[in-house]
Order: sequence, then structure tokens, then C-alpha cells
Amino acid sequence: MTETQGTLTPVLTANWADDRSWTLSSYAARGGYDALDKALGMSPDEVITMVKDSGLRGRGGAGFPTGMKWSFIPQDNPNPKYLVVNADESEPGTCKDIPLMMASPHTLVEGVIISSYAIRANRAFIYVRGEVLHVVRRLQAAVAEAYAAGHLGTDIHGSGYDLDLVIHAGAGAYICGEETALLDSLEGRRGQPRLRPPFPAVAGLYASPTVINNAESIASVPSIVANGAEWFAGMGTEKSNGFGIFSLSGHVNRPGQYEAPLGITLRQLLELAGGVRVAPTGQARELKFWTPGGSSTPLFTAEHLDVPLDFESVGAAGSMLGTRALQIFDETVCVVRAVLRWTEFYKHESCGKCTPCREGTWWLVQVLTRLEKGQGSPEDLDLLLDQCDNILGRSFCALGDGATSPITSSIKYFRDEYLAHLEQGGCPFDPARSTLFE
Ligand code: L3W
Ligand code: SF4
Repeated sequence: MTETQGTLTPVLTANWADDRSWTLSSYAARGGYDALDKALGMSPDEVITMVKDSGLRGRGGAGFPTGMKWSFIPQDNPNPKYLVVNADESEPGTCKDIPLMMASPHTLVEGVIISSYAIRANRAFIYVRGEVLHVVRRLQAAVAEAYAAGHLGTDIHGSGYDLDLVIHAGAGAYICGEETALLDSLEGRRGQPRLRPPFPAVAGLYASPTVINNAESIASVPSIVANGAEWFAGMGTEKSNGFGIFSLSGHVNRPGQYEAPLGITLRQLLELAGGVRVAPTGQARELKFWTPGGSSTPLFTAEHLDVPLDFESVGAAGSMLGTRALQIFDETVCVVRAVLRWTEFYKHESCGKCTPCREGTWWLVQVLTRLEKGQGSPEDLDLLLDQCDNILGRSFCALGDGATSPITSSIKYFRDEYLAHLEQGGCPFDPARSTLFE
């Protein structure tokens, strides 16, 4: 635990409130693209070592060490090397990459140039989810500005290094956030996960060595180059270094993006965000359950308020840090209904490639629907757990595994609430039955 724990550490978010923060002139006024100059004065391997030493780990959910991933790129492979940014943000509750790209697209563009230089790539792509056309346009405008200023193109800053950057809009499928499905989509095919290994670092885009990183990971790189590896490693916890953007949504007084060191707790974040939202009547509400990293991570409850939000501690407490999408639900929310809603999402987004997920998510929705209506039986809970057991670890990619997380964790913590639906022949949170809304 460091001195900064419990307070905000605005780095990526530092310029978001600046006048026209998305423009090159605004970004440059704060020293934007100075880190690029510094990186170009180093060798590519020195940049990789710096990122390795910083301890930066992937901000897309899995937390894989970024510098190590870069070092996997085989430099003796004669094929071109590619950098691909995964900006297909769609994990339920996650809203960090899109605000980052809207407020400060040049942070990401500068990160792309430095990262591409480090892995010796001359072509990079930012894959943005298709629905957010405003983000696509903002990135395109930033890229045009960067070309005009000589930050992109040939002989960048007179260094002899060349890079072209393409903004690619996806067609709006959650599965395209899975790195290999993203690559298929980028190549013009239907986005479905590929078998790994080979990992993209060895055979990725067009079967060439490819680094794929989340947008926030790449956007963190300029600050590391500017301030040094020790500065970054000095924040956060021993194994989860640095800061991250935590997205707070749901029943919280001031929802939004809170940039803080890894290891901060939800209790501390809630203090910064004004606490759990009060009822329209002014009555205080209690925290009931929350997701530490989006709906693909097992639910937490009020007993987890003091779990440090770092990769290790969240894992030890039975969940995953994931994308740090903290969705807050108060005592008025029916957990069965929330879980059903998420499961419908997974059923809809299942790409259909493998049977456990394609068929399993459909069956999960059937069983959850009848339970939510109070029409199932107590045995349905064991049936749900059995179905989850047949999906988890047997699916082709993490989407199937993720679909089981809300179900198994909600049965673990709220079994009685499932049973109450059966006893009452319907949802106990239905305003017609509940006194919570009086
Ligand atoms: C080379 C090896 N590379 C691993 C690379 C791999 C990838 C990274 C992490 O899932 C999680 C998932 C979601 N040689 C390598 C290697 N790599 N071994 O390291 O890989 P992995 O398999 O641990 O995870 P993943 O497939 O990247 C990501 C969870 O995130 N999630 C969802 C996130 C959604 C978004 C979004 O919407 N933007 O981020 C939330 O928790 O369930 O567990 O690059 O190639 N030997
Ligand atoms: Fe597709 Fe689901 Fe199988 Fe992943 S787990 S490959 S999303 S069907």
C-alpha cells in the first residue's frame, strides 16, 4: 500500500476538463508528444525494458504484463509487425476507454506511436466498437492532426521511424473484444475466436507477429516514458503497479470515472463518489451487491467493501479485477432479475462457435426466466449450477466462462432470494409485494 492509496491520482484523466481537451493544441500545451521525443531517443528495446520495469499490466481484464507481451514479438520473423489497440469496449458496466478516447484521443495516439516504435511496427490499428461513431470521428480527427504535425507518417520527428495508424470501426459485437475474434474481424471476416496458441504475439493479424493491448494500457505508456518506470511502479500494490480508471455506475451519488492507484477499495471509492445513492424520499439505501470488473466477474457484496482492488486481492476474495467496472446495486434491486438480464446479454452475444456456450447460455436464460417469475422449483438452482459447471472451462473462449460468473456467485450469496421467488410465486422486489418502495 502506498501513500496515494485512497486518493485520486489523475494522470490519464488529468486533462479531461481542459478547454477542447481533445485537440492537439490543448494536448501539446501540457507537454503532449514530449514523451514521444524521449522514446525516439531511446532504442526500442530500452522502451520495452522501461515498460517491463514499470510493472504495467493489461488494463483490458486479464492483467497480463504489457512489457513481457511486447518482448514476445519475434524480431527474426520476416513478416511485418503490427500493433492493434483493443478499443472495442463492451463489457457491461465498463466505461473508461470511450471517455478516455473522447476527452483525450492524443494520449492514446501518442501511446500507439511509442508502443509501435518499441515493437518495431510500421502499421498500427485502433479497433473501435462500431456503435460509437462519435468516438471513431474523434479519433480520426486526432490522427489527422497527428499526421499534419509530423507525429505520424514517415520520418517521425526526424528519427527515421515511420508509422501509419488506421482507425477501424467494428460492427458492434461483444465477442470482437476477444483479441483473436477482433483480429478476424479486422481481416474482414466474421469475428470468432481463434485457437490459442499460437498467441497473436507470434501469429496475429495476417498471421504476422502482433501486439494487441487494451486502449487504457497503451494510453498509460506516454506517462511511463515521461516519468520513468519507478514513478509508475511506486503506485499501487506490490504486484499490481500503477493506477487505473475505475468506472462507477448504478446506485452511486456521483457515477463516473475515478482514476486511482490499484489497491484502492470500494469503500474509499464510494467516499470519493458521494456514497450509495439515497432514495427519492431522502431515505438512505444500503449496498447490496456489486461487480468488481464488469458482469463477467463474480459478484461481490457489502462484505467485500474493504477488498483492495488489485489483481491479487480481488482474486483471493473469489472474483477478478477485470475492467474495474464497478456496478453498484442497492437493496431495492432483485439480484435474480439482474442476473437474468446479464445472462440474456451473454446469450445474445454468444458467437455460436462452441456448443457449451451457444446452447448453454440459451438454457441458462430459460431456467433463470422461470425462476424469476416464481414458476420454477428449488431443484432449478442445482440445475443452473450444473449447467454452469458444463460451460465453465469447457467453452472455447472467456465469454462462456464469464456468463457463469453472475449466476454461480449470486446463488452463493443470495440463494434465499432465489427461493423467495418460488415461495412468493413471483419477484419479492415487485413494488406490489415489497415495502421497500413505500
Ligand atoms: C503470448 C503467451 N501471449 C497470454 C496474452 C494473450 C492476451 C493476454 C491475456 O481475456 C479477460 C477475460 C474476460 N504468449 C501468452 C500470451 N498471452 N499468454 O496475454 O490473455 P488471457 O488469455 O489471460 O486473457 P484474455 O483472453 O485477454 C480477458 C475479462 O478479461 N473481462 C472482459 C473484458 C472486456 C473488455 C472490454 O469490453 N473492453 O476488456 C472482464 O473481466 O472475461 O477473462 O493478449 O494473447 N504464452
Ligand atoms: Fe463463441 Fe461462446 Fe464459444 Fe466463445 S465461448 S467461442 S463466444 S460460443
